[in-house]
Amino acid sequence: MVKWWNQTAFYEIYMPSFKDGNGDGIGDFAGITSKLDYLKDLGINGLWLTPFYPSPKVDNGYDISDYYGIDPAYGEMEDFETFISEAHRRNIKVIIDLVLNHTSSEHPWFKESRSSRNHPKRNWYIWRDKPNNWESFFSGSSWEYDESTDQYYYHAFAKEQVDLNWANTDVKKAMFDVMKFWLEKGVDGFRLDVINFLKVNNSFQDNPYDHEKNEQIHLFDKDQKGILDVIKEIAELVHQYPDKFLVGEVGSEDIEILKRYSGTGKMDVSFNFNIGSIDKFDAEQIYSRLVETEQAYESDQMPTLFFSSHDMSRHISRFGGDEERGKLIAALMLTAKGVPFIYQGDEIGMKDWVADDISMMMDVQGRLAYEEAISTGKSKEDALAVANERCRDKSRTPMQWSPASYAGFSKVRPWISVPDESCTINVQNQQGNPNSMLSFYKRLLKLRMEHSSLRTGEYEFIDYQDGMLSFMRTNEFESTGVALNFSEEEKTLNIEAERVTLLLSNKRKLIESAKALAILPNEVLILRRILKK
Ligand code: TEU
Ligand code: CA
Repeated sequence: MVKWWNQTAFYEIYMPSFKDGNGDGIGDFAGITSKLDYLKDLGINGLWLTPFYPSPKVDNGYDISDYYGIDPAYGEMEDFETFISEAHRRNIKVIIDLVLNHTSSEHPWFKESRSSRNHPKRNWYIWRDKPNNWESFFSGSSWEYDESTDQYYYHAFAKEQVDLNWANTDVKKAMFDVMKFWLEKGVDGFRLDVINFLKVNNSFQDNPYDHEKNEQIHLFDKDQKGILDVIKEIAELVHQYPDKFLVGEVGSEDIEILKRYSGTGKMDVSFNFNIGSIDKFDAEQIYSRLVETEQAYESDQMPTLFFSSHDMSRHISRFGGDEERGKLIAALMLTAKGVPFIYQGDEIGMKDWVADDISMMMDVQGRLAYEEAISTGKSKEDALAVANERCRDKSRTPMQWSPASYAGFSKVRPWISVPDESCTINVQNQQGNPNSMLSFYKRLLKLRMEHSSLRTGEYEFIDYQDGMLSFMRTNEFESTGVALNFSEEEKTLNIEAERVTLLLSNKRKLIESAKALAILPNEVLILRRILKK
């Protein structure tokens, strides 16, 4: 039986930036619910929501202070429930982001833990007399000194995101209760944040240093022994509820690491950063990552396909800002083997935004990088450049709904800057235009729905030649061929099938010859193979 999530195209909603429903400049549940018809019409059938729980929002919700509530900025529990039932009414599944690795430093558990060395919750977090050399993934040491109890606590990210001690079974129990609570609320699964971080090496040995790359090697603070046992228990708990889906965020581009975490009794899938983080518009590289994944994965493992998220530069910008390239990536994401995750705004070709002043920068990672650069003596200008490299605001600007002020996202000035391009790049402008990015996404999503080979087909072949990526996906019912010309030149596509029909292209409406085709620069061709009777 094919699982529902294997038939689903997901869409990531970055909570504060999708749609403001109550006019305070911050996205919210009322706003998202009001756009469900848009999402349905786009053709997606799954949503991933970034964290919406009460939070001081040092890291926009990845610092949770109450696992059982809704942050007032996003609405009330009732708004969440309405959203879930309205999504389900439209056959849209919803998975929610859950941060098991760390809590906010404002969480009552941490407040209790830091209150005294003897508090029963002391051991819920990781306390040590002396720091080791482990570095935070954001900036500086991952150990913060707590004066009142004269010890250091561990934080892999910001100091306001305190790592829980998963070696403590009370922590595990508390988090399992959290998962049950949301499953019983009717969510369809979880996206588990930095799931490979839950265990650290209990020797607390110093991490080695990579002198060539000039950075620490995170040998002892992630991917540690015992992590798969915890994941197994999480999967067991979640799968006691029928039809739930688990996505693990394992922030690695190493296929050997990624592949450890998904499959039977583990996460259902993990994010394939080996494909998604590619920073060149290079068909050969994409080809080799697709093949490497295909070869590494077992039959119970399925890749995921995404090229943008709230943590990275948008792929259109990464790949040079050209809309045609955006269409090639869209076609790849929705026809290659894997569960697709479209990031909000991908479907209209939104681009990166860059802060030209530190006062405009909202992201904690960017701001910390700025402070670090200043403290090492860099000029303000250079520090800003360094910070912009790391700053994730680039892809977090408001969804561009219309040319109206604030991109139609809100009636008042939003919490984060709105790119000037929103005047031209927006949903309203693209909606009626058959050649727009939005229309292209809709056609692709519809095609994916109509052709099961694009969802469940295995690769009959996958090939790269001279700037052109092509593959054929086949299941028991049909074969669909995809050719993507990543080059700026016309190429020849030789077709070995008896007969083909054109399903979709960004450049043409019909096929003249069926043996050898001239495929245009940046053309997408999706063909159906017709076999002789
Ligand atoms: O991201 C994790 C993250 O930032 C990774 O890139 C990480 O640095 C990598 O795994 C190291 O190998 C998640 C969220 O998506 C992000 O928004 C949060 O800021 C972060 O966790 C902390 O919760
Ligand atoms: Ca709002």
